[in-house]
Amino acid sequence: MVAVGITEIENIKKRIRVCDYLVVAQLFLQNNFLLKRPLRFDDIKPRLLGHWGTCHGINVVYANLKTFFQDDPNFSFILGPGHGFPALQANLFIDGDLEKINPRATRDKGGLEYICKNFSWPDGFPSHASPSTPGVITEGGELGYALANAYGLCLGHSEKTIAVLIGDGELETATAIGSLNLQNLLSGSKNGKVLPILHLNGYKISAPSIYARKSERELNEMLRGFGFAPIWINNEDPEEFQKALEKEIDSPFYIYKNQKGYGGPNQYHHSHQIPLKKPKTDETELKTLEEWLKSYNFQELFDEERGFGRD
Ligand SMILES: Cc1ncc(C[n+]2csc(CCOP(=O)(O)OP(=O)(O)O)c2C)c(N)n1
Repeated sequence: MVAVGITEIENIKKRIRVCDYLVVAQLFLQNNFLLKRPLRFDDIKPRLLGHWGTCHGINVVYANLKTFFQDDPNFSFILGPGHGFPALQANLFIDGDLEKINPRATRDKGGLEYICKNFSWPDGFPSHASPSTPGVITEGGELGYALANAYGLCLGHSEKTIAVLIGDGELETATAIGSLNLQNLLSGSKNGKVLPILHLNGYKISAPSIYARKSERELNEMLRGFGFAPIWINNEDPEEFQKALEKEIDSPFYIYKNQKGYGGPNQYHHSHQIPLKKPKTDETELKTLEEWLKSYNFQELFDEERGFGRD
């Protein structure tokens, strides 16, 4: 919980690149996970399932919170958009949290291949966050109750701080919007602190979200009406994210504004699930996927001998 320097900012950027790469590899690849040779059609999974659009944003939030709160035992993170499971999985994998409950998820080349190949795979990992994921107690896929869970977890635990990521589509659900009232009911010295983060990426599946169509002023007024102090994070720069977290302010409500699917071949609603339709049969799409994977320069970040976390 201290101001971070240039090295930490660079490390956050690297961590996001690593996790973004791991997400794309989970979604598409059944082989050639480190791009040792040009991609071929048979490297691509036969059935492409999962959600890319929300994943980069989750990786940004996770990396920033991890750096800011470090290993504070009283800090927890709740992920609303459980459909962004590959991003959660990537983070749990590189930190070794997954390996603790699944010895095959070693933080090396073998573990990397294992998690990528087995994402959304028969008898492998699910496509959404689920209780088989370390730290997850509810099945992902039903949006709306993340915020209420965060307040529940803080109840009677003044020592706790809970950050909760809420999708802008998710905030349209009755459960989530109703839960905003909990700030008035439950903020107080006996309870912990909830840090809601709205993932304002503009879209929910194929349509713009209502909140993305509101002006900044309208959204601020709405949140102030619920008792929050809105804090905007307007770009991908970790420095801005860290500065927002450093602000000593009562009842903060962070609005992280980004482009859905940032970094991928399509943005906005075209990126919600799998942003390439037929990379298994179409040369141009296969090339696009290869370029997308290469854009993260993963080889520079992953040492095959040492794996992750062994420096
Ligand atoms: C209660 C509920 N209604 C509908 C859905 C179907 N659904 C899955 S993802 C999604 C869009 C979510 O949008 P948002 O929360 O903004 O997440 P993101 O755009 O980051 O994927 C919807 C409506 C659901 N999972 N749960």
